[in-house]
Amino acid sequence: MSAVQIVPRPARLAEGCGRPVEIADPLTIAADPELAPEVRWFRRVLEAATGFGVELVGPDEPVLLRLAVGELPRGVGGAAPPGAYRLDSRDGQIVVTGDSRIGVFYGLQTLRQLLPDYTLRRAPVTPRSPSPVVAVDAVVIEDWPRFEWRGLLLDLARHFIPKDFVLKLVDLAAFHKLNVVHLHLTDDQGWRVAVDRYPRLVEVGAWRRESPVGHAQEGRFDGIPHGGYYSREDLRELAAYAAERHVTVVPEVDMPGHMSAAIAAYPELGNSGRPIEVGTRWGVSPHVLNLEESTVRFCTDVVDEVADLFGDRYFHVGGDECATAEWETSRRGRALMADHGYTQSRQLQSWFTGRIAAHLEGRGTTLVGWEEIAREGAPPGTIVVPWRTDGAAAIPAVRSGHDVVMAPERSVYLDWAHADDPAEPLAIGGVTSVERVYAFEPVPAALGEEHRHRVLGAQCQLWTEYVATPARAEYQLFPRLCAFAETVWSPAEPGGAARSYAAFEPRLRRHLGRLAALGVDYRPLEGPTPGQSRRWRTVP
Ligand code: TNX
Repeated sequence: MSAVQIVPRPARLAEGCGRPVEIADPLTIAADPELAPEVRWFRRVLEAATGFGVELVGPDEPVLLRLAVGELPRGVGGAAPPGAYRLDSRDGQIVVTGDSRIGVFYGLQTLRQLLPDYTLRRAPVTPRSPSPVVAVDAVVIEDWPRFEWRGLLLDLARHFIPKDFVLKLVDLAAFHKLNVVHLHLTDDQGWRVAVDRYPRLVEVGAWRRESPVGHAQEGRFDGIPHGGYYSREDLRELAAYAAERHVTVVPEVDMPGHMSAAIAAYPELGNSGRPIEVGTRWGVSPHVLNLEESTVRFCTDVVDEVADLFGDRYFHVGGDECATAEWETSRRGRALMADHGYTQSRQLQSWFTGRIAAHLEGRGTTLVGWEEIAREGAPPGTIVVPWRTDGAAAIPAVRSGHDVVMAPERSVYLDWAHADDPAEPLAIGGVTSVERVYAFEPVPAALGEEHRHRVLGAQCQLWTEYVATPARAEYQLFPRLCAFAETVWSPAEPGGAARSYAAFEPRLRRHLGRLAALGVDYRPLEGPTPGQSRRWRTVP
């Protein structure tokens, strides 16, 4: 087995081409001025944990680590999305050249994996011992991303996740070269983002009376209130933290279904006008937003405030699992159907999505939505996220001119159990092993060559109905997220052959040591350790 085991697998790796590089304390760095943010980040992660000092030197002085944005050899990156780099480590010097700041950042992430595991620790080592001389293998790596959208969805609504833990997950996503963190901020069971114009959204909507115990169908409840929300400052901090790691945050406010928390706060948004409570059960609620102009206005107000926190690139409007029965019996729903000549009530969802899309277009923001937004035709220029079963909804969406981000539940729903085994904790149902995640191919086989560029990438999802604590979140995510990262970053196997899990597994085992050093309570490949289940219940 080669000495250099990187996850996700780099496009090209050549070993034994020189002498290893010895890193002494302090580590000297020379970098282009535009790379100051990357240097600052690298210095922080390295110094925090290791006791290594980092010293910046001028371009003409002898230096151990040289960072630059520049021309890459032909064939490195090419037409790939931004993020290509070349890491040349041999004979006393490490040179990282990126296609851009992003490429240099990923080169540094790879370098972190070439260093001993203890250098990955997040907490300082006390007392500081003099750092040993560390050798980095002689290696030349040329690497670039396969897809431009390499995502992780965090459901912050079903269970509130403390901000610091969200930041840790952003770090872990970036460590695995993911570049999108999709925040599912609102749902029936909780509204997690403070909106100045509508204070009751968090005053009322962020709290539920109780939560299910056991499986949702059992109908048992714990009687314990649950809730929490992020202030605008929290989310600004999160956005800046993500940007520093070249991660785009895609906020989601799910509409017009999955809106019970908002309707509980403002009953006039609902169809009955009667108060309802913030959801306490998992599953699909019959209560959805009404279609009044004032409600469309509410939605665009909320979108504006939330989008302002994160920048204007993408806004996810959810759109999944929207029950339409309430519209069928409402005066406004019936009038809209008559006016537009609709024959199906679900065409009203297209009408609604069209209104929000027009608003977002005015801001220069791209609307993203779950596959349901495309059932009756999605507005042009919007991104569709297929999620049911194997993602078959991608085919009609792409053929009608949409870009897609693949999120098929059978492959990349990391809330599903790791194994069909009684040792596994209670989960939503469904099993997705690490092997199955590894075998995931983002481009559906049924898609013709001319349509493949429409697949922007994929994302894995952590829904949190059954995930109440950070330790449990880490258990669900890892090491499956490592396998997922390889499906969106690493080149497809030659000739379209399936990825070989047998070849991945030794590399993954080596990588588990890094996860441990990073303080990740991952699931061992053999199953949970005897003490692990105690930590799943610990609420910080
Ligand atoms: C379906 S995926 C949902 C979520 C649930 C998830 C549980 C999607 C767009 N909707 O609301 O949390 O299944 O696996």
